[in-house]
Amino acid sequence: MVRALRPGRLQCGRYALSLERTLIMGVLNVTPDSFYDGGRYFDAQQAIEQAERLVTEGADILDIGGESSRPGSDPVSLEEELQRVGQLIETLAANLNVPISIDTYKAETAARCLELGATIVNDITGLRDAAMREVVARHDVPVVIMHMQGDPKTMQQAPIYNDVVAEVKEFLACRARDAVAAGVRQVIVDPGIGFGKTAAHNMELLRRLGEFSDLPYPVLVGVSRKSSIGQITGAAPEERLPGTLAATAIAVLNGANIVRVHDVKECKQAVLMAEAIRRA
Ligand code: HH2
Repeated sequence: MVRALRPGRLQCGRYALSLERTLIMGVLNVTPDSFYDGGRYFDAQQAIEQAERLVTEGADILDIGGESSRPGSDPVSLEEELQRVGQLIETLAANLNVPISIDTYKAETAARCLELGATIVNDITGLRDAAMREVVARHDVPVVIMHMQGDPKTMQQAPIYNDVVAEVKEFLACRARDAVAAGVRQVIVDPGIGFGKTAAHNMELLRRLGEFSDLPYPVLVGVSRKSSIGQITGAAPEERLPGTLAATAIAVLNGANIVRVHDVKECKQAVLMAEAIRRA
């Protein structure tokens, strides 16, 4: 069976995470403008308290971001990004008992955060940059390779695919091959819900997520409170928890190994139910 090729665990520095069950990646954005938690954790003390809360609620990984990638957002400088996340990552890595992931596409940011204690890189640009591949290989940490059509500034203007699942899968397989050729040993793939896709594309990716299980890599899905939930339900980001729970449960039923969520406590229950049903 192709599934048997997948690794049974992720080695994130001193942490070994078993992939026998679905892992929960809690989101913490230290930005003024993220689409849901922007501005909430810009203050260092609030960020630390939220990180502790996410871990207490059951997060297996914390994903720290210092630049919003919401549709239409502008990039921030390396200095600004590091100023937002550097000290926080150092503090969390030293004081919490879960691996810290750095959500960045900048090789310099990733390198610095790995030195400060992060042990996973989450790259929304799919490891396109050779310098980023080199950083990940040198530190021998797991990396999330995510699919995006275009860039955050323009990606939602007119996304087009003939077969969204086949094209996203092909992109991820290619990027993963390049990463492995550069010496990266632990790849996680992510279809990139909401990144250069219409709501219909996102729904098709979630419905056909099982097709990604052909790839010999764990699959991560992030749908938490995203605008495609708003497009279907009419709900604002603050009101999208029920839609998030439904979509997250379906992602798990369809084979997601890791879910990236803002609401760890609530999603944990949805994940447990979906897993139990998948195994029944
Ligand atoms: N989604 C967001 C950011 N990073 N990384 C991965 N691997 N997969 C995702 O789906 C993903 C991601 C966007 O969500 P959020 O971080 O909450 O918002 P913002 O980009 O506005 O900070």
